Amino acid sequence: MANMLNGFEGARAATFAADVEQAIVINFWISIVLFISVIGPMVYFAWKYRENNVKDEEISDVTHHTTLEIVWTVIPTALMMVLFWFGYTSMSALRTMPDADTAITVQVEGSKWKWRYEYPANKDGFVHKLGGAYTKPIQDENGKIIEKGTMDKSALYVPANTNIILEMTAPLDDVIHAWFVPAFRMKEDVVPGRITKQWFNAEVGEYEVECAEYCGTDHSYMYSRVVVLPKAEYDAWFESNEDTPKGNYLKSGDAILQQHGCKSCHAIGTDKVLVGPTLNTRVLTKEQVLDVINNGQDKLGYAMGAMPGGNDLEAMGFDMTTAEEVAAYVAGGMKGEQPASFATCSSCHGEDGAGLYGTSPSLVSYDVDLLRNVLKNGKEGMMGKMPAFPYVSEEEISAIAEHLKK
Ligand code: HEC
Ligand code: HEC
Ligand SMILES: [Cu+2]
Repeated sequence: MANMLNGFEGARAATFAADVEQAIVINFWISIVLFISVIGPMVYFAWKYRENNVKDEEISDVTHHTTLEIVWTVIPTALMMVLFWFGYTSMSALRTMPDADTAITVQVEGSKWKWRYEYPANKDGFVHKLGGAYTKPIQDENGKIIEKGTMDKSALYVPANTNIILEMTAPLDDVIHAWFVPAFRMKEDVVPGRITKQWFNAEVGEYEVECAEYCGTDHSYMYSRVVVLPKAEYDAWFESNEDTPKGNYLKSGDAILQQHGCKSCHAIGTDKVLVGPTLNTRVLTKEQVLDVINNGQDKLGYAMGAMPGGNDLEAMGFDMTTAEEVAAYVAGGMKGEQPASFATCSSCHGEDGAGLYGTSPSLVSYDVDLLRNVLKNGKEGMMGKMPAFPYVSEEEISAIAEHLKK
């Protein structure tokens, strides 16, 4: 939350999302090229032919230059055609509704300031009606969020890899809203007294919905979510007359990593290093460990506090001449013979490096404590900057840790 593009980083969760994104990227780069090729020469000529740099007798009356005119007509036209093509194809994918017989059609109503969803009747003739307002976060007097807001009440449940058609409207006495799912790269206006349509076909996961049309006081709290369930789970719920699907659908660690965009920076299951480290088994590089040994570290917020470095570590009896050896040992996943001087490290990180009851970090695994501290405080280190994710819940952290253990 708190971020209008939440879900934009990682997930391209709808079938057309990659196309839309490609159109945006192409649009961006062509705009840059056109901008530079117009503004660049303009600034250059303005400077070159400034008043006190040109004598009157040098001024000639140029009427035209055929080659130049052809070049500056043909090239921009071609670029514009490219832009048009990618815009047109991705837009027509969004605007061509799938066959209504095989799709599921859900009615969506946006009003100040909530979303409601109404399904077709199931076998028993029961009609699921879902939705409601977002529960706002609670802040203390300093504006610090002490309880996060939830969208628990407002969710649109749909099956995965199935065409979903939304028929959307707003009450006659309301205003215009827009149903926006960043992870789908998709947005559609919701207009009083008129039906607008939108469709999508998405992967399993949970995705944030936001109102993208300024609609008054609580516009920025007009949140909802789309929960895409495996088909069988969706069907079971739909035919039941239960309000919401039971069980911990989607709470798989993998889905959570996907949902929060972790996977755009961290590879899992391969050794490829993206922006941050892979989240397979914990691998600190030798340089990282040496850096911490030499300079200490105080950024993760463990109960034990700061890790002493350099002289402070020496004062605890650590032999600094063995720093390289110890760093190599830790970086190698603590395999093989343990250097004697690791004893100093053990006093805080434990004999096996797994941390002492959560009061100091594990050097060997992504356990719940490490995840919690990194997500809460973020971590800026030698690899780069890991943003803080204060909203990831305790339940989600456990699911991630469980998933990473495998
Ligand atoms: C006095 C207790 C103490 C001792 C001794 C100690 N550490 Fe630490 N270590 C910590 C704490 C606490 C942290 C977490 C620091 C933070 O909040 O950033 C830490 C962090 C680290 C980190 C960074 C972990 C991360 O995820 O960023 C590494 C690597 C590390 N220690 C290695 C060692 C090694 C190797 C030794 C022995 C040379 C050692 N530590 C000795 C308490 C200690
Ligand atoms: C914008 C990119 C980015 C995103 C998104 C991101 N991370 Fe990170 N993450 C990083 C970087 C960079 C580091 C390395 C920081 C450093 O230099 O120590 C890191 C470090 C970490 C670490 C500590 C690794 C270690 O060995 O010290 C964990 C755990 C982690 N990320 C988990 C997550 C999870 C879970 C998510 C999703 C909720 C996530 N990250 C999202 C960039 C990202
Ligand atoms: Cu709105």
